[in-house]
Order: sequence, then C-alpha cells, then structure tokens
Amino acid sequence: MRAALAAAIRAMALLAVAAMLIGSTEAAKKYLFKTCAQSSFCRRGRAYADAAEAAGADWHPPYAVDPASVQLRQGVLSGTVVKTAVDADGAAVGVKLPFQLVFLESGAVRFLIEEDRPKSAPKRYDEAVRWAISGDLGATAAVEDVTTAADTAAGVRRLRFGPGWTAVVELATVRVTFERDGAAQVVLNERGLLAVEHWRPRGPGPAFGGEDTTDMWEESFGGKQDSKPNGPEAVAVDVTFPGYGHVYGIPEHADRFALRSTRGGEGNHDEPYRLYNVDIFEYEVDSPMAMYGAIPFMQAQRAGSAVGVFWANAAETWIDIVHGADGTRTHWLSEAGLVDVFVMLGPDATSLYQQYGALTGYAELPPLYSLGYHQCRWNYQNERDVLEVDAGFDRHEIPYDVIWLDIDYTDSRKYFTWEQSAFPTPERMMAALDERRRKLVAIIDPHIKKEAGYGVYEDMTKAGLAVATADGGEYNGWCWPGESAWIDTLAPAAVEYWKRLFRPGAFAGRAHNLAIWNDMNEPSVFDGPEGSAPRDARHYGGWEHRAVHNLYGMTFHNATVQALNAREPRQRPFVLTRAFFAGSQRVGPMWTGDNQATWDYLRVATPMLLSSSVAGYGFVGADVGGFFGNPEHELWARWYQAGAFYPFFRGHAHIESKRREPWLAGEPYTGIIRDAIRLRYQLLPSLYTAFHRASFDGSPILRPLFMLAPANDAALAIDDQFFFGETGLLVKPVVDPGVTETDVYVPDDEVYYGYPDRTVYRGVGNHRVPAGLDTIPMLARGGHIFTRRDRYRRSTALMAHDPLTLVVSVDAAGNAGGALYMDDGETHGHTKGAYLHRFFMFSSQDNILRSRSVRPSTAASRAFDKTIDTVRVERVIVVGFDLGRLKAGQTTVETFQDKKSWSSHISVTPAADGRASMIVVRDPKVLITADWSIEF
Ligand code: NBV
Repeated sequence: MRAALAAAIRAMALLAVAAMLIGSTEAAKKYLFKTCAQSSFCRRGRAYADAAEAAGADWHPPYAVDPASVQLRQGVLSGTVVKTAVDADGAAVGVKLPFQLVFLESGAVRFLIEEDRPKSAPKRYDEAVRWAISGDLGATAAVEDVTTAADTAAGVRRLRFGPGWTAVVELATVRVTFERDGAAQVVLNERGLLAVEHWRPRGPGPAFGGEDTTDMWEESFGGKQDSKPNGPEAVAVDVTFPGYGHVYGIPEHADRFALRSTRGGEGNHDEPYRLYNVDIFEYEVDSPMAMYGAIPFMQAQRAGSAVGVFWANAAETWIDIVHGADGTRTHWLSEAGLVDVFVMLGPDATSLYQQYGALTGYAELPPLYSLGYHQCRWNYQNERDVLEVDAGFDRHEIPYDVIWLDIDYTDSRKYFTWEQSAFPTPERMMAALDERRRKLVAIIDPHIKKEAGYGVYEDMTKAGLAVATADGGEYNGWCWPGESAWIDTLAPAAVEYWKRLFRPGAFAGRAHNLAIWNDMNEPSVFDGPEGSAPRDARHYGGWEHRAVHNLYGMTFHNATVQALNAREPRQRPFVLTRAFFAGSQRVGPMWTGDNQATWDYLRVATPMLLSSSVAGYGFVGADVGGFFGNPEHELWARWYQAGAFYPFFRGHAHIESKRREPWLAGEPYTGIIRDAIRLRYQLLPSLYTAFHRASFDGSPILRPLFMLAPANDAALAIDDQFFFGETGLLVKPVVDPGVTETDVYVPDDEVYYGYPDRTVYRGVGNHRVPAGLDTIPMLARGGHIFTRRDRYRRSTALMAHDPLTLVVSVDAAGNAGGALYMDDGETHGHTKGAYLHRFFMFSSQDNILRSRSVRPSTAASRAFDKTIDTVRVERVIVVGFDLGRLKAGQTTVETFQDKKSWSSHISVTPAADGRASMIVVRDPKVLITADWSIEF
C-alpha cells in the first residue's frame, strides 16, 4: 500500500517535470546543472591551477619523466611519468604513468598518458578513441631525433617530424612544446597543471598530501547520490597557444564563435566551458553551460596561422580559457578516462580540418533530399494532417522534401508502434508522399517504455541489452513514455537487435522513403541527475556511464544508421541526432536543440553552427522559427532567410506553439519565406558540391571569414557572417528587427559584388548594404564560379534533369574558378565512380571560360553521365568582366564542344551606378557532362 502510494507520488512529481518541459517559458533552470565548484574534480582542478598561479616560479608539481625509461622507436617516444604521492600512512609512493608521444602519419601528434594500476583495481576507461577515431593511429617512421648534447644535458628530447615541425620534450617538467620553424605553437603542460588522480584504496579520511578529499568517494547533487566506486580518477592538463589571440570550437555552447576567457572580467565568463551532454531545455544564450553534445576539439587562430588540439575523452569535461597579451592559455579537466591529447599544427585552417578529419573521420555524402527543406512540428496529428501539409506546399508553390513526425505518432510513446487511430495506414501515407518523391522522418528515442507486453522492452530486458545500474540490475528512469529502460548501444548485441527492429516489414512496412530522428540521446532522463543517467550506471564491458557519458548518444545514433543501412542497403541513410561527440560527423547530422522564437536565438545560431563546423561537424542546423514560443512575423521570415544557408534546414515548433507552415504567415511574409526556400533549392548544386568537398577533406559548409581571409586579424572575432560553401557568397543573416540596411564586413582586398544586384564593394572594412525585409545581405566574392538550378520544382528529386546556370564573379585580376559535383544523390554508386566532377575556369589571359572533368573516366562514371546527358547549361552569368575586352558591338560568344563550335547570343549590361558589368550568355547549348569552352 505504502509502496503504491510512493509510486503514485513519484509519478505525479514526474508528470510535473514533464509538464514543466512542455509548458515552461522561463530561462534554463541553471540550478539543475552543476557549476565547476559543484563538480568535485573540477573544483579540485581549479584549486590546483590557482595554487600553481599563486606559487609562480615556486610551483613544483609532483610529475616527472623517468629519464631512464625514455625510448624512441618507430615514430613513438615512450617512457614513464612518475607521480610522487604520499600514501595514507604518510609514505612516499611513485605512481607509474606510462606515456607515449605518437607521431601519426596524418601529421597529428598524440600525447597519451596511462596509469599502471594494481591488477585488482578497476581499469581506467581507455576506449574513447575506439569510438571517436576512425583514422589510422599507427605511427609514422619519419621522425628524426635531433636531440643535441646540450639538450641531453638539460634533460630535453627534440624530435623533428612533418614539414619542419619539432616536438621538444622536457623530461623533468613533462612539458611538450610543438614548434613550427622554431617558433612554439602549442605547449602541453606549460603551467604544470598535468594531473592524474591515481587509483588508491578507499580509506578513511584525508589521505593524500594536502589534497581536498571531500567528495572523492561519493558526491551528491540535487539530492542524487553518485556512488563513485572507483574513487577519484580525474585527469587534466594545460594547453598554451603562444601568440594566438583566438580559440574556437569545443561545441556545444550557446555562445560566441571566438571563445571567451572563463576566469572572470568584463564580458568574460566566470565558469569554464563545460562539455557534458545534457537535455538543457530552454538553454540560455551567451553561456558556457553544457548542452546536448560535446566535441573536445579546439582550434587556435592568429593572422596567418591555425593549430588545434583534440582531447579524446568522453567523460564530463571542463575547459578554462584565459586570453593574455602573449597568447591563450587553456586548462582541460575530465572526470575519468585518460590524458589523450592530439596536437595538430595546421598551418592553416583547411589543413587543420584535414588533420582532424584524418583522425575522427569525414561526413559521408548525405542523400541529396536531406539538403532540401524539412517541415517538422511536434506533432503532425494524423495521416490527413501530414498529407494536407504536404499538399499545402504544392498549393503555395514552396519546394520541400521531408515531413517529420514527433513522438506522438506512436502508441503511448512506444517506439516502433503507431497510434492506430491517427496513423492506421502509415505505408499508404508514405506511398502518397513518395509520389512527389518526398520522405518521412519518424522520431525514435533511446528510452524504451517498461511495459509488460511491449515486445521491444521484453526482448531488450530478456537479452540484457539495457543500460545497467551500479549493482548490475536494469537501470530504470522516467522519460516520455513513463518508466523506461535505455538501450545500451555500446553493446554489439544491442546494435544487432536494433537493426532487427528496422527490418523491412518490422517498422513502417517496407517503405523506402523513411528516415529517422534520434532525440533525447544525451541520454535525457527526467528523474536522473542533471536530467541524465547516473554516472555510476554500467554499460557493456562493465564501463561506468561516467566514462562514456559524452559518447553514448553517438553510439545510439550510430546504431540507428546501421539499422537503416541494413534495411535499405542501396540508399544513403539519414538520421538526425541531438546528442553528439567527436566522430558523430561520420554518422549523420545534428541540430542545436530547443531554441526559442526570439531574436537572441536567431542571433546565436550562427556562431553555434560555426563552432561545430570548425570542429568537423558541418551538417548542422538550428530549428528555424524557434522551437519554443511563437515568432513575430518579421522574425519568422528572417529566420527562413538565415536557415536557407544552414547546412541542415528544418522548420520546427513546440507542441504548444501555433501552427507554423509557411503559408500561415500571410503576405508579405509567406512570399519572403517562399523566396528563401527557393533560394536554397536554387543553390543546391553548389551546396551539394560543398558537401562533397567536406566528405573528403572536412572543409566546413559554413566557413568562418578566416578561411578566406587568413591574414586579417580583425576578421577573427566576426561571427555574424560566413562564407557559404565554395560559392564565395559572403552571407550576413539579419538577426534584428526593423533593419533596412546593415554593415557587411569585407575581410580582404578582393572585389565583392552585391548578390544579386552587383553593387561593387571593395576594401577591407564595413560596407553599408541594403537589408530590407525582402533582402538577404549577400556579397559574391570575386574569383568564384558557382552553379544554380533556377526552376521551381516540388522536391530535389524532381530537379535532377534541370538545366544549370553558372555564376562567374571575376576577381580583381579578371579570373575566376569553381567546381561542380553531381551524382545520383541517393545510392552509394558514387563510391564506385558514378559521379561527375568538373572544374570551371575563367581566365583573363584569353577570355575563355572552360569546363573540364577532374574525374577519372570509368565505366561507372560514363554510365552515370548517360543518366544526365540531357542536362545542359542554360545560362552563364559573368559579373565584373572588363567590357573593354569585348569587340565593339559584340553580340555573340563562340562556344566549343566536341570539336564543334557555334555562336551564342549574349546580353551585355555595362557597369553603371556603382554596379559591375554583367554578361549573360543565354542557352550556350553546352552539356554539363562535356568538356567545353566559351570564348568571350
Ligand atoms: O519530442 C519532443 C521534443 C522535440 O520536438 C524537440 O525537437 C526535442 O529537442 N523533444 C525535444 C522532447 C521535449 C522537449 C520539451
């Protein structure tokens, strides 16, 4: 009786939590999440840093490399760091910490410190790299020992690697300095903050020389107890970037792109940036608080140089940053796992993204439809609703590709079921969508309702595939369906089971236009500590949740992708995730979670997307329109104008928000939204080309200004503008109400043309540009050629044979170049050569625009060409060409293709009123599959 009452009270309390999640409009409940001081290892780590700071030159940390242990073998410098500690009886003990400095083929250097623990002690978690890293961790042999006699006398090892790079290891201080051409770029442990909380038997009271032992063996937060059976096992190190004034990355935070100092002061944070995947509903902007995902990769940038570090640790992590006159100092602390740092020396941003991608992988090419517009809402009510929305897009002539179903399509939030009365014939509904080549995304979360008779729960529990409690039972907590268990996708058997659930016929019939959305995979647990799973819960392999927390979401996302791959092997999968880790870019896109329908959230979306873009995660988006609340109409329209450039472009709204289908905005807003979505579709060939580039070198889709203007210091902090893929389009979304004009910062001395009005902007600095409600401030940088498809179609698939337009914006010297990548957009045929890849070059030397294939010609490529051999270039637009180079009265240009030539008509608009000239070649009758030249 008592138990039943307690359960009822608990259920009511949880319903209140759920109601809060559904209905609240207040700011994030900060107190629900730890501060550094409330996380005992962070508190200890910061105190350690403070002590070092106070001691200055008298700081003598207890770590040193044993010189006799050091050896260099096949690209690996190894040895033992010895930590001198005092045991419970006051005796000195030397804790052995084997280290390796591994010089990787990709140019990155890995600094790994493990711990020699007694056999009886629990193992430190050492599998974060297994999940995060897809590249080769083998060493390169091309390391040269350039240690001099003087170095040896001073206890220094000096190793040369890569293109003139050096690593200098100081044994007595365990300091490693990475130099380029003799100048230090990255220093590990410069401040002596290296710390490894070594294993010790649980014992009474203050045991180790002066350490603060409170909360070492258990701690509690918000009334939730963490049993910490392994005791303290945090790791930390400081990383200094000498001469670098700016650092970026370490998503996910709702903050500026250029990260702030975190030790107080005007405009700075007081708290470190935190990485701990949490369901931070109604997050605050301008905050270092943890969010849904975590990528511990940081880029440092100064004029002309980029370097980076990747901290391969999936436990809770805090990062302190202090910018000084001589560079940036950072301090990385994680609750468990290893010191495992990868240093990358760039020397520029593009090389850095390649180095990081060589480690953690590149995003595979997504299906083309997923770059179209997605329409989501919590919830589309029933089949009729779905099909009416679908038809609404056609009625209003707005292209779109995907409609989404949120949690309420299920029967009582039991995933893999359908609410029968609302969705009696899902397959029929999907077939109707398929007629217009559209897709359906259904949400599937990792919490599985604990209910007798629910097959998924019963199978999972019988096979022991759920996350376990500290003592080995099944872990249960509360989420949308009520009491639930969580699938443990670290376990191979759980992944196999997950695949079975998606088999054709098992879910959504045999529909092949199905894609999936993974939400709540931080994991979000209503009654768990900080709204997540307890740190002492257990995963496959016996690992504590604490150590794998930040990568759990990626394993779930990964399992879903594997399941879709097994269901429809021909097709590229699409699975959106909310939680992520380093490596998630390989799996599928993410979005920035539950933002609000206010200008602040529109504003912060750009720096947030840039932050993940530079951390290897380019396929990202923010909910267009704002999830919570109702956007005023102007904001609604402006958000679509910004969203048209988000790599992942989805409108979404909360269950209590008013309906948000674009036509409900009314004129002029619907027209503006339509134009923005159509612009997106127009730019799809270019966007897809950028995704192709990202898939082999990690170049972001949204590019920070420093990528094209690396020498300009003043551009480093700008985060309300970006370049769009390879197009050279510099975009500044309007994020304030009432704007009619705005300043666009031109970051380099190239010529820029207003797009599409051709106003010439030249000179580094701000330029005033028109920005009325129907205008997206955009400048086309001289020197680029990009492609468009200008016809309105209902979905991406229906554009496959449309002709292309080439936009050539010549640079100050009269030249331009660009690329186009195409394939079938659906299958894996491109991996076997079925694609088209061309470069376009416009040369002022001979006034010729050339199209050249840069793809090997194979049977597969030729077969692909056949499928698009009717696709022609219908228009070439050349902006900024010096018309003096045309013949007087010239009305045609000569076109050459396949040893034939013909003339095509041009229309010429001279430069006037501050606008550049324009030549339009109409229907030059050239094919996209052919090599051709057009002579002006
Ligand atoms: O599944 C409901 C929502 C979803 O619409 C949203 O996009 C997710 O971020 N989900 C969170 C759960 C509850 C939010 C209050």
